[in-house]
Amino acid sequence: MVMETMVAKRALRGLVAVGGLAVASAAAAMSMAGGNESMAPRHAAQSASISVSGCWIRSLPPPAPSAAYFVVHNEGIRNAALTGASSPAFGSVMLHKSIESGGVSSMVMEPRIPVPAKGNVTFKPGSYHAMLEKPRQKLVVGTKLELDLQLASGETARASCLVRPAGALSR
Ligand SMILES: [Cu+2]
Repeated sequence: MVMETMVAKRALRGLVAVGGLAVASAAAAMSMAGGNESMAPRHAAQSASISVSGCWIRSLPPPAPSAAYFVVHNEGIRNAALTGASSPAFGSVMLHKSIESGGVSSMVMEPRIPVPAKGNVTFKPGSYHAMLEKPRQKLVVGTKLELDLQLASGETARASCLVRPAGALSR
């Protein structure tokens, strides 16, 4: 019984020593992967043909939602579509369109916004916008926040958005 335990212990010690090396190299690999991850947190490739320009945010004090406006350019020869958006600065980002009907303005979710080949789509007050909710930080006028647009292709297009005051109508 005692002998068995000692053999088992020795075997276990051997395993731990080997396992220790394995754990150390796995940890090194993980920390390298972690470094990459912080640069591209959403694991999606940047689109080569879709770009975003002139992004600005009309900041409103919470709980009122802020909104982002920008122009999406498709330099490619294929039609593309926006399917969503995210930002490290907000817990919730949704693609919306403001509509006016019978003098009443409201907004609807836009699950898929086409961006035609060699064409543009403009997000602006009274039309398409990215609705920004659950801010994770205080919005400071004059600073820039990152916004990632998700494409139907699985790629993303990144925008850098200038924070503007509540009364701003354009960038
Ligand atoms: Cu909205």
